[in-house]
Amino acid sequence: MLLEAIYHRPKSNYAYAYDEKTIHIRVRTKRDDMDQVFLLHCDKYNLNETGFTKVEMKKIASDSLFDYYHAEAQPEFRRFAYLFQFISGEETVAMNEVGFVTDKEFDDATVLFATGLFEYPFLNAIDVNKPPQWVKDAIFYQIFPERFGNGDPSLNPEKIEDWETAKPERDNFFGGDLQGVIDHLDHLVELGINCIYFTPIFEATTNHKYDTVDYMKVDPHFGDNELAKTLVAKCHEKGIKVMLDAVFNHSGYFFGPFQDVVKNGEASKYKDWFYIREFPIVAEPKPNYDTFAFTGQMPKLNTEHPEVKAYLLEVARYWIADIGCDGWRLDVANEVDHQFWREFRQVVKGANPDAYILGEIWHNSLPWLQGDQFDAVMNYPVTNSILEFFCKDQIDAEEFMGRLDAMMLAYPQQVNETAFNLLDSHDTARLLTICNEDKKRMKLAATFQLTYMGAPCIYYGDEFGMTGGNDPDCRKPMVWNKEKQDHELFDYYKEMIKLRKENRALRDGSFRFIEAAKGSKHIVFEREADGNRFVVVMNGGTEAVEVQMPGSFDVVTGNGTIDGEKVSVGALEYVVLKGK
Ligand code: ARE
Repeated sequence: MLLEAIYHRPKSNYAYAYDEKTIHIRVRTKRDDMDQVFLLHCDKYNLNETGFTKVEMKKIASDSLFDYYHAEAQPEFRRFAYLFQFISGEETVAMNEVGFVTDKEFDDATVLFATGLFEYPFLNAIDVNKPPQWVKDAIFYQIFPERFGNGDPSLNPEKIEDWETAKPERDNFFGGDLQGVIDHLDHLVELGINCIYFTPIFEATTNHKYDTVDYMKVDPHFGDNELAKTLVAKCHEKGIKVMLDAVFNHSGYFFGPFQDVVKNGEASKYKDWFYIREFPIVAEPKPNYDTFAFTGQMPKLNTEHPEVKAYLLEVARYWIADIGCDGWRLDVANEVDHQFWREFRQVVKGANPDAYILGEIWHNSLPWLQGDQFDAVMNYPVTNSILEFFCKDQIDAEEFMGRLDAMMLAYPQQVNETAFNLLDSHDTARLLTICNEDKKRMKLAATFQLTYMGAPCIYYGDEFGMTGGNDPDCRKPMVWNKEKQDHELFDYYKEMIKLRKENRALRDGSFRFIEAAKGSKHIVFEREADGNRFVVVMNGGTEAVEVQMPGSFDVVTGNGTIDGEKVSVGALEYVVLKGK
């Protein structure tokens, strides 16, 4: 038994409240080291009377180095003290908060460990991270409004490019607007979408609108606030929710308060709204104030300042309470102070307890996901693993499993269930382009996304086979010309989305890898809920594979041949199977 590999930390992703009654406990051990792992728990104030309840922990995940075990409990008094017991062959070891005790005569744990137990001190309902439940059923669709549809040419910017033939550049415009989205809502309904994520729609000077001029106003090239309200109402009528982009880390250079500082320098009453290093303000060649990255057009906001905070929190409230939006995606979320996000959460959940708060963070984000800040984050670590395995053929099945399982263990389970799983976005190359335009690889990635836990997000136009390299090439105008749309791909997305929506197991069921071997390019995983069991076999390799099924199954979709309890899947094919 390798004691050095064993890890547990109280009040973390290893010990957290899943809901108002249930505590989840996880522990890590060296891979393939243990025969059994037990959680022993007891009420911390009543140890001598009741003794320990002993629960066998289930191995729920593995990576190349470690196994991860899980157990859950609903203690009557919403608290407990606990320790672990590990069994490997003849060896039995226990671990409490103080350390390890090796003792074959382990029965008298009470005496041995009464003083050094781990504790879950108390499950206070208000502290539980409770992401909105609708996100478990959500199929998101990301729209870059300048490029989705031009529904009102009277709002066009002065110079616009030809929708079908011009190339997107950093600074050119095509005339997309909110009416263009309203006009095409039936397309989203047909696809099965039930939530739109809009990149910024507020007044700004660029085509991407991340340089806000006025947070309380829809960009005049997109429409006005009334139209935004109509759009939200029309979406709601069709069962579609709406999430907006909150760019609160920085404003635009032409934001009123920043312009006041540009004009009045040190005398400006807004000078502390930003981080000005010296006066007068200079944007070129290098800004003498803090910015997003090194972008002079995006001065960093001082979100610790009470007036800035009050202003932005009113913005957060207004678009939820008065316009009816259902959530916020938070731009550059990890560069804004935690205290701001805590207050932001209070305001947003106060306006709509069901609003979804999604942080844009590309890395492990546990500090924001403990119940006081975000519901979830854009799941880029999962994105990257999916792309590297299915699209770029850079990692093997074991590594893919290890990375996904490690991410699953990195967060409380309710966060995984409502994660935002994207494969591409306005900040990356498009999925089909990442796949070298190999549609089979694209479908593998999308099939995994659409059968994995967490809410999938489709970047506009991927469903019609749009291509594009990195920003700005990934921001081409939506292909509405029927002759240029890939209808076969659209039908694929439609079918997979329908399958996910019709089967809770594929959205919100348990998840487990059955096969993901070192050096191999295929995976097999299982999802289960309400007695419905699905197994998905995905072959990212260039040769056919034959897989032994854990029972008797029928093909639901994809290409696979069943022979008894064996299923064969061709190169770059997948098959979704349902237990008989
Ligand atoms: C423009 C050009 C770029 C150029 C950049 C240079 O288009 O080609 O490189 O200027 O300054 C918005 C626009 C962009 C624009 C940018 C600056 O959409 O087109 O870029 O403003 O004017 C990090 C941040 C993350 C951020 C990405 C882009 O952590 O928050 O970088 N994403 C958001 C939005 C963007 C938006 C902004 C922020 C600014 O989604 O669209 O850009 O409001 C690693 C790192 C991540 C890093 C990621 C991507 O994985 O770990 O931290 O994200 O790569 O670079």
